[in-house]
Amino acid sequence: MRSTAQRAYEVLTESLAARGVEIDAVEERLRAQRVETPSWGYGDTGTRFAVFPQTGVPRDPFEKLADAAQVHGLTGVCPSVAIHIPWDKVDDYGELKGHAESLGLRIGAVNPNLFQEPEYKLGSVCHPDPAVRRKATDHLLECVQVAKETGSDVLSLWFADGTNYAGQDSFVERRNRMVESLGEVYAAMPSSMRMFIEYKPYEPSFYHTDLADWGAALTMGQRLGERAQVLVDLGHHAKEVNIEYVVALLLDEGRLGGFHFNNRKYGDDDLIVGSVNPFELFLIFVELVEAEEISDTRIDYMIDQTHNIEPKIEAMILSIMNLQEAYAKALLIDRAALTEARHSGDVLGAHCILLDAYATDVRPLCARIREDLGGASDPITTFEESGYAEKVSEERGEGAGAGWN
Ligand code: PSV
Ligand code: MN
Repeated sequence: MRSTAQRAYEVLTESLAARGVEIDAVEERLRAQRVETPSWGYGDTGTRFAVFPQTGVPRDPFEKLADAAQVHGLTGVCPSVAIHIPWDKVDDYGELKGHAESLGLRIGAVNPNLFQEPEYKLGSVCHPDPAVRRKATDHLLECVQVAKETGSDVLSLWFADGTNYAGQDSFVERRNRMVESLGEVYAAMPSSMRMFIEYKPYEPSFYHTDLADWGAALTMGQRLGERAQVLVDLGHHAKEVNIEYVVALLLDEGRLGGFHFNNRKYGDDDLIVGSVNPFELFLIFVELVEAEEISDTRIDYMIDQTHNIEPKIEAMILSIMNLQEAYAKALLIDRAALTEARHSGDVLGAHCILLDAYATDVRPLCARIREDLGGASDPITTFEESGYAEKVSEERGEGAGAGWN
């Protein structure tokens, strides 16, 4: 007897074939999708009001990797894990690399942390005091070394630098201090390494931020060199910004390095990607698919989320499923018809081609892809039935915070 999942897959693929979709090509691209998960998404996090501890959360970076391996095992698309230094500081990075490999993983982007030490009250690489800038630059250089030792080829930078009051410091002087520091770091990177520059309009600074938007990040990258690229975090925009347009523009400039996926209702909420605005996520993938068709530029797809009240491994799995579905829907767009509608000025025809793809229930297809990759058709249920959460709760007890407290 055919299973329900099998029947759903057959019904979907038959209807897609009738629409002229080349299903084998779509499946091949879905199998090639990769998403990096963040080590800090597995630990206890919270808001500035409280951290709610969960039992069984990892106590160290090795245990974070073990949880990440669960997500990869069940989805088949998450073989790399981003680390944050010093949250994931260990004595022997070769050992961490080896541990990742033993779990079928590798270390992804290395994220320096220049926002939690008392010296950074007025900034890090933009600080008015050269001694503080030296300390910040040294930490960035240390992270280049961590990347080398862990086999990573991405240094992913976000700065909390900014000011709280008009007149507090000079915008231009601060920018030039950053250029000087990052220039030194860029020169220390091996030629295979890329630097991602992440922007954010506010928080923790409330008057101005030194890298407030994509333009500031892009022009900083242009000052440094072609391996300095922009990182788009979906939570780091003013509310009405058209993120898919920003993505298209950076793609066209050849400077889109990667993403920090998450979703927000208000500010930088770090909720599960696709949970608030799945249509926006789909539209971002529409641009990415279009770009994939004209060039094979590498883009790193990473999640940057903190799971404060929801179970963390299930939250990560659901995030991956949402990303698989958004990509699958974007792959279903009838590109030839879209081009024709655009060129002939058929405004609503073009729009409806997008809506047709978005309205397709691609879940049976994504379930099949996960199975093809050795994962699970229904990964959340499979995880919940596996007994892993109970096992680690027993072993780890209360765990430890991911670095916030
Ligand atoms: C800052 O809000 C940010 O998006 C940066 O990527 C940090 O590295 C990360 O969050 C920490 O959660
Ligand atoms: Mn981020």
